[in-house]
Amino acid sequence: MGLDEVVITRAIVERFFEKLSGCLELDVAVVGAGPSGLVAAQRLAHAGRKVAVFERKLSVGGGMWGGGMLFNEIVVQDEAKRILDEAGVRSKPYREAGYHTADSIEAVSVLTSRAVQAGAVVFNAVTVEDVVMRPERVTGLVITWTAVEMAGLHVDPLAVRTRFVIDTTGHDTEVVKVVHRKVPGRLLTPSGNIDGEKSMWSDEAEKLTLENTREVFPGLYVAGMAANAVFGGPRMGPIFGGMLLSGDKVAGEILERLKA
Ligand code: 48F
Repeated sequence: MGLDEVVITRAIVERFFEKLSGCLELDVAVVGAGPSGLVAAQRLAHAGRKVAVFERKLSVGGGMWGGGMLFNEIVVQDEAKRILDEAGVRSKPYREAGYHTADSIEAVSVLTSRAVQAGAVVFNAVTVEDVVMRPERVTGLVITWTAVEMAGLHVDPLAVRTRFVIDTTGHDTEVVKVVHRKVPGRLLTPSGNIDGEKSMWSDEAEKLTLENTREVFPGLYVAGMAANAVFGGPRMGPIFGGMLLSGDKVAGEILERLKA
């Protein structure tokens, strides 16, 4: 069979635009393809919801690839091991009871493929730069190519409509920051503002991540490290159970809301 460059090009262009135009109206838009976003996307898509994940970088996985300080092993606690098991990520018990380790490359790649195979569509190299609001609720996302952002090009972005947004952008909690700039003092946090991440305290941080996984403005949920950054919890360091459990929890809460 002779290969034709234009057929190859047309195949890429057509298939990509089918994906994109199929995702302009979503049940849930996940911002950030780190561990919490990937787990949330998988569970929502598995339940039959229309989900897209927008990830600024070319690679998905966020901070998980590097384990801790580039040592590519992750640690999870007992409570979160079921999420690795359900996804099919192999883990090993550590000699101290209650801790398990997994290869971070396997963890990212398996969690990603589970999410995509469940039906979540991942748009990599796409940055969420703003939200759509009507007027007291987040109803969409404003997106652009990361390359446009990096080059500082003066180009208008595009928009998608969605019933719920999950900010899983990690330490920078970028979507919540955008909303906060527009309606200062009106977040559903004790202060109404972003309370900011505190210093490392793994045990407390992991518990608080789950507690802080919730709706932070109508239509906008926060999960993963972003949850602690918004609600003033400590950082947890290189333990990933809280991220997985947070992604699972936010998906469960949104599935309940979507039923209503
Ligand atoms: O930081 P990240 O892995 O988020 P997470 O799921 O997990 C945190 C852990 O990796 C680690 C930790 C636990 O030990 O604290 O840091 O909370 O992934 C966040 C992803 O969001 C992307 C970013 O590139 C990363 O892959 N991201 C950030 N801002 C945007 C974005 C944006 N505006 N638009 C699209 N993607």
